[in-house]
Amino acid sequence: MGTPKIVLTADRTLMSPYRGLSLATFFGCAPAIDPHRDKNSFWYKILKNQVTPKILFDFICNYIPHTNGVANFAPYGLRKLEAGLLRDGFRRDEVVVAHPDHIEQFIGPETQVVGTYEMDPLGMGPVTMTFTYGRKQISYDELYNTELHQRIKAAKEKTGSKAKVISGASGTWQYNYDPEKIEEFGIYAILEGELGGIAPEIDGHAGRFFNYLINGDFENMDPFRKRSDFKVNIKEFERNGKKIHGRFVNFWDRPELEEIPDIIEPSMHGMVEVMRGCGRGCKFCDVTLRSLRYYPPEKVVQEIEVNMKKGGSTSAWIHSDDIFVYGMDPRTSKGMEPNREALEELFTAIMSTGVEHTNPTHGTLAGAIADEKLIPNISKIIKSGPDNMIGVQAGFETGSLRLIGKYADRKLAPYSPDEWHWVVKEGVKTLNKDYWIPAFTLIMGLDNDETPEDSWETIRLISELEQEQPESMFTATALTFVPIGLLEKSDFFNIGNEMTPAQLGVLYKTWQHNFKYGIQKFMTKTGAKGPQRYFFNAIARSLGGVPLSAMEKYARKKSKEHELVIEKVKAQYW
Ligand code: B12
Ligand code: SF4
Repeated sequence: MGTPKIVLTADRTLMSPYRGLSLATFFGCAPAIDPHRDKNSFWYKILKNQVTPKILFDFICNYIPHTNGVANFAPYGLRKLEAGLLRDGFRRDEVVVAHPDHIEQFIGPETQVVGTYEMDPLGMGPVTMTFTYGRKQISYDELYNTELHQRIKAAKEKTGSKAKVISGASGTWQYNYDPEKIEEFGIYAILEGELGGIAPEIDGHAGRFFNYLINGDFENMDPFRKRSDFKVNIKEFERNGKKIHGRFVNFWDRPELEEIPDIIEPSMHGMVEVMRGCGRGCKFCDVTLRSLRYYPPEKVVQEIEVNMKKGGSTSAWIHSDDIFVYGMDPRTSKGMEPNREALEELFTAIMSTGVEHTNPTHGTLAGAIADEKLIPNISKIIKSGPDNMIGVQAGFETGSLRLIGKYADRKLAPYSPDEWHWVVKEGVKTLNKDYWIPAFTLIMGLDNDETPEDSWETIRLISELEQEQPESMFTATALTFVPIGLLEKSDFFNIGNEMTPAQLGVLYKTWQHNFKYGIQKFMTKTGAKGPQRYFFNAIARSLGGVPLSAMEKYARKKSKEHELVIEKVKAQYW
């Protein structure tokens, strides 16, 4: 039997259950290699260039299982693509979703396309840029994406395969910043959106896109094509006096629900979509560029059943960019009032599948408190409780009323920017009361427009939460600003060189919160049950102090002002 026509895959960091520890899913953003480490240093003697020890990373980032090299689980977007190809006429034996550690098995002379799902291929996402000091170190995301491409390239060379390698999904914009990788990896084309970084939705045209690829239509396609078609853009970059070319295929579409196929094989983490887009319009976010559509509960149930029957899932991650927008008609809900009935119906349908646990991936604080019956009612349906905590990611972004009003005013609707501190405090109280734990993300250096006073407002707000609500449960992760969404023309915030003393204070305060406060108060109660939970907490307890000491050391080296900020955070805001 020959090799399949189309091979789809993703690197190890996106093909791991992370031993069931939901916060560990971001571990790929951790630094792997420090190419500049001083050879005489203590750490070089112990770890050479490794930053997060590889043995630890590989243990936590365990591979998903496979069946004869075929991945048993895959990122949801890749599952959508697979389903689209099968709907559009490709046969099952022509399309495979390969396990990254068995990729060679599927690449041969008959292979026409190898498609890779890439969320952070060069380690330039916000979390990664924070942990690698703005890519001064190499992250595991980049390391394993590089390894995957090298293996694909070697397999092609070995078998004489002429397969075209195509990179897809939300992280492909990163190749614009490091185009040398396009040649190094041997990438034939990169699928890119026309509006900001977020990937184009290919659901309605999966077959057409792959047929164009196979037939060589992207070799010299009319750049003035009709609006609804794909556009080929051969970009020229100059690096170190050398010209580099990359084939970018631009596309934008808003498929109707009927054009979005249901997944037919299990997704990672039992994740299924319930909506596309968000509608709140934060300027620093590109998800909001996808227009709003809601899946009817039956479609959601259909996909959860695939995960349960074929993947043995007992829980469902409900992907929503803001769950509290589900079912809302933005034309009539000017204040973004949640549609409680629609949400109750949705979660009742989800629980009717028999899953033991479900949690929405993202939700806004304003949405959570806009209707006082909302969280209590959903919680009853999904049976949240001390043994069934509901983790949800929420944007805290900043404590600065000026910045939140300027960049994310609709995130607060129906409230106004001057009520932001109240919204945050009330939001935490409301969620915690029903055993929901928000995992907050903050943006450092937002649009390079953050003043020291803005940063202090953030530090004060976190500290007030700790003081006023001493039993509150939340995590806070400060991320550096990355120019995506409506701010894609802005510059990256360079944490390595541009961090002000007050911004260091924000970083310090968030780590202090997570590792000194969070672990003691609630982290042992969340995540997967069983011994791994205790193992992970033990690691977090022992390693948690490392970044705090590193920041203190950094402050001592940097300036007296930096040092004073840390002292002030410790003395006044802890
Ligand atoms: C689930 C998720 C995760 C999970 C992934 C779990 C998994 N293994 O699948 C976890 C928590 C691990 C994660 C981590 C990260 N994530 Co994430 N994640 C998402 C989220 C919420 C949903 C992704 C999804 O399934 N979307 C729905 C599907 C249908 O859309 P899609 O993936 O784009 O797929 C479509 C197309 O892209 C296309 N397609 C998909 N694959 C392929 C392949 C080929 C070859 C082709 C041609 C087309 C194609 O077809 C699909 C159907 O149209 C998105 C937000 C969002 N709304 O997308 C953020 C998002 C993708 N993540 C993001 C980022 C930055 C990260 C991190 C770097 C952390 C961070 N915030 O800094 C890490 C990187 C992880 C890594 N190892 O690379 C950003 C990307 C922003 C950008 N433009 O770069 C997003 C958009 C969130 C945001 N607004 O910040 N993430
Ligand atoms: S609420 Fe979240 S998903 Fe929606 S636009 Fe703002 S940042 Fe993006």
